[in-house]
Amino acid sequence: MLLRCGGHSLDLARPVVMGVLNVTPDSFSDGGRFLRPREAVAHGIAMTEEGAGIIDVGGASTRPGAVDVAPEEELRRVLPVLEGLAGRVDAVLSIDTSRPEVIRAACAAGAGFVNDIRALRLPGALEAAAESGVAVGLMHMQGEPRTMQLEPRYREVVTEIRDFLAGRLQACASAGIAADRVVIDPGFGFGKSVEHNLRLLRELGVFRELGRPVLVGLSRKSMIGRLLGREAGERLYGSIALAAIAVLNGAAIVRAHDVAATVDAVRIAAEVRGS
Ligand code: 9MG
Repeated sequence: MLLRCGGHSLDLARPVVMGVLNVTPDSFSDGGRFLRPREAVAHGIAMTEEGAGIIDVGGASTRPGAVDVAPEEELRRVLPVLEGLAGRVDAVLSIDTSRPEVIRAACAAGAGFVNDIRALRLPGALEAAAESGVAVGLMHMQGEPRTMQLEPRYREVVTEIRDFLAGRLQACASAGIAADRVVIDPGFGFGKSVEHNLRLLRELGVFRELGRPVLVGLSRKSMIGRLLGREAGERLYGSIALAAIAVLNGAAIVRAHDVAATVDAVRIAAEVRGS
């Protein structure tokens, strides 16, 4: 399946790794490491050399408990990095944002994918993404990052999230975003308990019934800490296990911090899956 990302087409016949490039002082496992544009660009180039097909640049932390940053600050963080990577890497550049003004500026600076944890629900976001012509990632989140992990509740977690994503696909279609520009994401860890996350991972195949590629982000997440008793810096092996299981269960894009290890794991999982 080809994903239309503005000027690029991304082939998802084999799973693709989306490398995480947080340009933030406070992201939960790599906050502050790539605040300077030169270091961030070098890390983006290194991740493409390790096999990332997408580089996801974020200037506002989305970890549980994160507080908002001003849009001007978000733009100040991400634009030099996108400009520094555009034309220098083959990977599709992604902007991790919910704000329409950031979507517009990031796409003008070379982004071909909008990764939105709010699934384009902020006023003006659908229109900004539609006009940009780029691909969009629609993620489910219950609540907001500041409070989402306090007491997540669902009547039926898989069905509720599937229905939410079906509604957002419909909203995209109505806004003029063609289906071949859209991927969906159940949003592991965004307003979900460990049991919710495990259930979603087991039943990931349900989301493929919506007819769009499935993106997952499991890398270094707190469920690994809860299951294994590991701090954020000790979650590589748990992350790799989850990435492989997600691909076996149908994931097309895996968002990851540790690109080289994840690329190997998803290649093996894809061979076993038979894609
Ligand atoms: C920005 N971000 C953090 N975790 C994520 C996840 O699981 N999916 C997507 N699409 N984005 C994420």
